[in-house]
Amino acid sequence: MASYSTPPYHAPRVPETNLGAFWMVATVLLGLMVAVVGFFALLMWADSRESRDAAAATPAAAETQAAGHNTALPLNSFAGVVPQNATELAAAHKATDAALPPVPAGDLVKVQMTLKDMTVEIAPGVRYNTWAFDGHGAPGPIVHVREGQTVEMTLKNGSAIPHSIDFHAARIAPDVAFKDVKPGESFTFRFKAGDPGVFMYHCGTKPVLAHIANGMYGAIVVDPAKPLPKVDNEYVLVASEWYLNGDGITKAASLDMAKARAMMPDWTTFNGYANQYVNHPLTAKPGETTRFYVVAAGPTLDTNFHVVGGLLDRAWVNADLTNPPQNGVQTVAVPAGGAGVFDVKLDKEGLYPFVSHAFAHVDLGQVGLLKVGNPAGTMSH
Ligand SMILES: [Cu+2]
Repeated sequence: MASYSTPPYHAPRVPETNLGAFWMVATVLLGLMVAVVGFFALLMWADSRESRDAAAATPAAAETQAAGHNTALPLNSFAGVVPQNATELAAAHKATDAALPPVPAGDLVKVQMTLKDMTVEIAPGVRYNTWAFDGHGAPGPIVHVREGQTVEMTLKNGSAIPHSIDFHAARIAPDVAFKDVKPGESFTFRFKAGDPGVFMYHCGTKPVLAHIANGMYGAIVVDPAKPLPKVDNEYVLVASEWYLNGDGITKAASLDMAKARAMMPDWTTFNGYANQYVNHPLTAKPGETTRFYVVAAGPTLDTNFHVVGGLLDRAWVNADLTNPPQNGVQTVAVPAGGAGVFDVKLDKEGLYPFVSHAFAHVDLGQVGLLKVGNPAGTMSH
């Protein structure tokens, strides 16, 4: 049987006569050590403070620092920051037309978009420097075709840097069709809209996070060859989030890439502008069925579509229009880069909010109203 000896450790042997002198020397040495360590700690602290101050001294240096330490916290939030006259500005804002445009006739649908850098409002009095599709700000124009039609897409780059367009509706080699188009150049490609549904399109140029966050996204609706049940109203909602490097009030904001990476939006919107359909509701008459085509553009966050006071009577989850819809559903998750189609029949007059039921989104502006009839206290426009 193996035996284990005690560990070879012994306290230092000190002759008893020298014990007092030993402790005196040890105490002095220990004191010296503490002083030296303290001194170096002080030097290191001063040094780090100096370099931080120098880095923050110029915007460019601050940016470099941010790029180097882009996950550093805290990040500044501008959520909900609006000027004092926000109520009047919101009332005066012209809401993005959410109505689904008609399908063009013929087998070939020609779509032309000219990319343009432009400053747009994303909330009352809050301006943002977008990279926009077709002078629309964000989202880009709604494309509406029928299954079997061919889309001929011409992208003209009137912007300052290369961009591209990636259609989720297309089965195509992306290195060919979705390639970067240089500033001043134009590129045309075709694809057959062979799959019915609602699809996102977006700029696919790297870093894609930045290009989508700057507003480069939109929706294409492909009607099935065998039409969906007829409805009374059809609206397209593109959900997205905005990440601001300033409040956008005195000076237009640009992208804060660190916040985009951290998924910390300042605003979330339907069709690019916070709460716009609260002030300018979408409309329906009592007893009518309204169809919502919802795309979650992200760049990163999902949308959990829900109509307060109603149910999604028909829900084509993931915008799969080749199968029957689900019925009487309360909330459907629309993933970033995905879509859904939802029919809602509302019999009673009233104001019905449509929201992302992930309620931080509502707080940040991703909410609107469907005004059914002319409920008391609302204007008739
Ligand atoms: Cu782009």
